[in-house]
Amino acid sequence: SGGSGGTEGGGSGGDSIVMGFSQVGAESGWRTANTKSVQEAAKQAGITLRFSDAQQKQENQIKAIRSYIQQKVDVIAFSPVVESGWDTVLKEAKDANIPVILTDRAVDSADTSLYKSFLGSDFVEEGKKAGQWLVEEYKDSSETVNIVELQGTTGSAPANDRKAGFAEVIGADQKFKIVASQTGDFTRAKGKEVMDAFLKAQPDIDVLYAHNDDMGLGAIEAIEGAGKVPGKDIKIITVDAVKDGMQALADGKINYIVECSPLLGPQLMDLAKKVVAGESVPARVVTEETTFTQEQAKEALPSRQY
Ligand code: GYE
Repeated sequence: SGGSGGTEGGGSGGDSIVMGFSQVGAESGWRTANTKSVQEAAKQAGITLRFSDAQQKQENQIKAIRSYIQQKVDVIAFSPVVESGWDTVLKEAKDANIPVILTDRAVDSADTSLYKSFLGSDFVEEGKKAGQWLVEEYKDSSETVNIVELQGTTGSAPANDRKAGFAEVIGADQKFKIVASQTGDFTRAKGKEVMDAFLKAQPDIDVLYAHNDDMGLGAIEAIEGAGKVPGKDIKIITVDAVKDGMQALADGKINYIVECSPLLGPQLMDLAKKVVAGESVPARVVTEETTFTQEQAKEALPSRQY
């Protein structure tokens, strides 16, 4: 009920844990891999999963969470599309004694007792890694470096933090100039559309920093369409390291990828079991991640899981 349109999977026993999971959407390759990881891990752990896809809309997530509260699930997990505006619904879950685990993205609620744990990446760190590569790449040049930025979904933790981390690192050198920065909603289609507009408005783009692979892949189409060579005429840095991104990196069309792992399912199920059993869990669980150059992508591709 509640219009969440979920699929039921996993365990079926009367005493198995029931988890309500509200997913952001299906906007990117990362998200698809994340959904698969959560569904498979639930099955493996014998947890009954009620899953709903919010299509990148906060109101849909709030509806889904309210419906999980009504259904009296044992635990609610969700990946908040944006950071703000969750206090009321989280308070409702708390009042109903249903523990909440934040997955992948953070909320900005001042009251951290509204959730038990936050499992996911350090997005500021990812932005910093992207900036560090750029600083190194241009260390021998004193000319201006014109950068365009494709931001993730407006108001989302990864968009806010990847922007901030990157800006902090490149801000130490005046030669780096962000000449345009706009959201591409983490999708390929929007990445292409916004990059098309950037190319028309900006005569001299040296670097594209895209907050995820999908937007970078859309932008590559726009760059090629404009008769330029991605990876050469315009250097490209992205975040995620999904297969299509890694392939483009290995092919020389992307120059550097900062990894962000979507495989959060198994850790989420472990946390859920502990929380439901009343055990204490760490307030923050940070995912381990690396970075890839073009050479490293060639090596890593064959064994890539997503
Ligand atoms: O980087 C992007 C996805 O929240 C970390 O969301 C996630 C981001 C990921 O759409 O591809």
